[in-house]
Amino acid sequence: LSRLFFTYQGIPYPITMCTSETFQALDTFEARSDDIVLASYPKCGSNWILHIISESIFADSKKKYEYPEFPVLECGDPEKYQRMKLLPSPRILATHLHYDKLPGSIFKNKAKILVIFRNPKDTAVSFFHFHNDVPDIPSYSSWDEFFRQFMKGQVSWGSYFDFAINWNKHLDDENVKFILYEDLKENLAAGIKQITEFFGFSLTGEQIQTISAQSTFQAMRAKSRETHGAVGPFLFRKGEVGDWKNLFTETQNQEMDEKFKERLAGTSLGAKLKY
Ligand code: PPS
Repeated sequence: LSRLFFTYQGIPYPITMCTSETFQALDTFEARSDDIVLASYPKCGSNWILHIISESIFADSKKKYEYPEFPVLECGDPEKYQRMKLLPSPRILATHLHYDKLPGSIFKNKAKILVIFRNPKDTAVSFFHFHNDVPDIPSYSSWDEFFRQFMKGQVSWGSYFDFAINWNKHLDDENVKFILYEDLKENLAAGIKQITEFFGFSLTGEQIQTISAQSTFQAMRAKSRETHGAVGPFLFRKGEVGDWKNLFTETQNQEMDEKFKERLAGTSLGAKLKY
């Protein structure tokens, strides 16, 4: 499995998507105060929120948001940050980085950060399917094998729990807003309202309803080949809460609950996450 990753500052990243040269270049990245930062561990719904925000930009300003070549900030070639200087505001910076690995200019320039969390069980299941469904990325021999690596944090972008603990301390910071995948699933329009208010878009109730209808799982999956190419149907796979019940054994369930208790119980994030 070590062939899948390289480690940068203690965290494994997929060799197919990240390089140390890009990480070094990232240190000099210049954030703008109106950048929109979307921080999430992989598979917590970043493409969903990205879509919601790009539609909100359009509704607010009638400007069509042009997706950059690689929306994940830390992925791509090291020269991408030079090219990003030419992008119009607002730029959307999606990232799976821990809080303390983000470039300092994000904090210095007070860019707003939306942090998206999803319960760790569904996140793990989604991550496993992604590896094993997408032809171009390495697959795992079995769910059990993936689960073992996930629990050790030996997967792309490292441990879910380290990511959560690292962000937990900053969820109440001034420019940070926290949102849950499960809450968005339960009431999409209410979630969109919160997100757009946080980023300062002024949308009517009708506009929110329109974006909501375009952002359901079914609507996004139906268009996924158009929007995301061949990977689309794998990225918009099932979009449900509780799919973990189809893969977790009882022992794995207990192990995850134990880990949750050990690492996150007693934290404010632990109290908010929904199984
Ligand atoms: S990635 O590869 O890390 O960028 O993946 P990410 O976009 O963060 O997460 C993918 C999961 O989000 C689900 N998704 C949605 N769920 C509900 N509604 C909508 N509109 C939606 N869009 C994406 C997607 O289906 C992945 O979860 P799973 O459980 O695999 O279906």
